[in-house]
Amino acid sequence: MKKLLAFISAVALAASLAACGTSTTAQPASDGSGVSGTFTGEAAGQGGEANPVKVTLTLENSVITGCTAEGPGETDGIGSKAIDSMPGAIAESGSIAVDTVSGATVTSNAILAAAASALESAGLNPEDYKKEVAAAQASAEDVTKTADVVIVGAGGAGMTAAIVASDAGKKVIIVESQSMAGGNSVRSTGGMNAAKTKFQDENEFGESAGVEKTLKSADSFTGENEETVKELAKTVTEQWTAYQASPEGYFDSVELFELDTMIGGKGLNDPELVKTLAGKSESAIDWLDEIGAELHNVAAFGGASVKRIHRPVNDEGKVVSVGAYVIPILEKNLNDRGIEVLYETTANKIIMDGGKAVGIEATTSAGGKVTVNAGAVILASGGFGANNDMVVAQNHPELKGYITTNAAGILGQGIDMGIEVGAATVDMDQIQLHPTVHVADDGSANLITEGLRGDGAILVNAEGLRFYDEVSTRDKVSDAENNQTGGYAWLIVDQKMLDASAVIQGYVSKGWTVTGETPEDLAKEMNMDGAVLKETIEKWNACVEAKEDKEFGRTSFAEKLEGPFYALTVQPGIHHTMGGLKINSNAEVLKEDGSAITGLFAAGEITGGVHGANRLGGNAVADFIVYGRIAGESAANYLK
Ligand code: MEZ
Repeated sequence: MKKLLAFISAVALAASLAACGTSTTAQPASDGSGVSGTFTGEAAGQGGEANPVKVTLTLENSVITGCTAEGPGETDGIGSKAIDSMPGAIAESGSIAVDTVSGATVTSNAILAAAASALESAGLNPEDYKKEVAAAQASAEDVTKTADVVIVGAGGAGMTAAIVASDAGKKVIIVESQSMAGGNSVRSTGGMNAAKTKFQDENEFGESAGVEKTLKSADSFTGENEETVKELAKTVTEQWTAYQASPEGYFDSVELFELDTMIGGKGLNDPELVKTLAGKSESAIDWLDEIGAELHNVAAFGGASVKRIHRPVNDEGKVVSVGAYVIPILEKNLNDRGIEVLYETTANKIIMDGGKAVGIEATTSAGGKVTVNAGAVILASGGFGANNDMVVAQNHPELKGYITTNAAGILGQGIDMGIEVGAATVDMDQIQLHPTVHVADDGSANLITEGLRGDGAILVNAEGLRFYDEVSTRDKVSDAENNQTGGYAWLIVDQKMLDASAVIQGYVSKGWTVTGETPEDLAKEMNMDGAVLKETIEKWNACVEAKEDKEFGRTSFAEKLEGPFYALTVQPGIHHTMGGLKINSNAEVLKEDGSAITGLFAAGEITGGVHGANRLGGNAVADFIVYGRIAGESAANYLK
């Protein structure tokens, strides 16, 4: 995987190239006869071998004096950070042993491999260019700063809260443990759930079976918050009857969104938090529009009765990943407002004074102490999905060493900080497995968006058979998958789906898929019986035609699958931690007795109660935008 072909991109080699093949050094030749020119190397990053990272080095007398990189296949908002920052560090230091960008390891390593390749193509020995470079970024000095609002975490919730608080006239400082913004949010592929939006109305309604199925589930629902579920179902039944009598626009309602979220969460959710999530989802879509993020494409996702997930599309109209799209826009909005973000600065303590949160203490990666004194504190540092010890400690020994889709910094530090000042926690043992995580050849665990299933993909087991309703909730699909041979499945899409989605094209160009013109060709690549796979695809296409899946009860069909086909292996991985700090619908952090901790707010995956026992796809982005806005507003109002 590492290094691909290297080539000389331009410019003449100096006379010394006659020495090609002998070892040279990074020292300028004293007689000036070292290598000069520009040299390009390539290496596979996130874009795979089809779309490699290219690094061009400028050498003067065998010394690196310039460096540029291109990575069209790297993930926006993650790998692109390494493409933006590492060439400058290489050019400045003359070394290819510069720091990699945490969270963007694959791209960072590709840049270093491509730079080494460029040196080799110049006839130089990369080993001679690996002098250590002092870690520059974070300060080792102790500093004290002052703000109206200090926010812990520059993920989706933290940045949203910062923008809103800043627009309310407050001075905001964010501390972020990683070297870049985005947290788990930038990894979010699918989209954002919202009900009754202008974008839904642009779709033709064809999801009657989904609504009927949900109302039936509500009928037989028992357990926590049963009364709320029945009440919501009663309201939705009335709305549904009225819509059927006079259909206008696309059918959805705030209550149906609540009902889906409560049923998906097995009733463990806090109904008030769910009501706020659903009720403020439409205005959140409009707010995103106002700050430059349009989520125009609406699709069906697991556990949603109707098309409700809102996704961005690129200039060619192809669906792109929501996190990679929204996070850079939030960052731009921070920059436009001059909001300060202290990167590589890990918060470890909330400063309390007379029962009020009045700031935080943090440590920089260089060991300096940072104190931010503030009028209010917002915790938005995410959950704990990347902290396997913490996951296992929530009574989940079976998840020891499990793969995760989480960013490296999602370690649960903010939850511990809240607990230290008296915050209550809720549902900490509710850990979500996402059923479609692809383990690549390099061992990385990669989220394969649920959107593929919503758009028509099927899952088959190692024997080539469908085994479950692919668009059911994640807990159920993950369980079903764990019960198949080898605990994995194949996800199958077709050419039309590939043509419509830049996301799927990315999976193909990364080399994660196998392909075949016919089911039999595909089956050969998947190492299974061609006749069985052919029958499975034919049976599925008959379900699509009849809009009925008698065997597994799937209610969203999209279009028939037709060759050429593409397939990739998937398995369950830790994706979301539903539990966290207890909040109310003003995003105030609560104590065990239900009273609020004065001046302390929280939003996003650090909180518990919104998603209950199982989060629906598209509800994480809804959560961080809706509650990020509320936290920003509440903190600003508190300081009035
Ligand atoms: O909300 C999510 O986690 C989500 C939509 C993920 C995905 O499958 O794309």
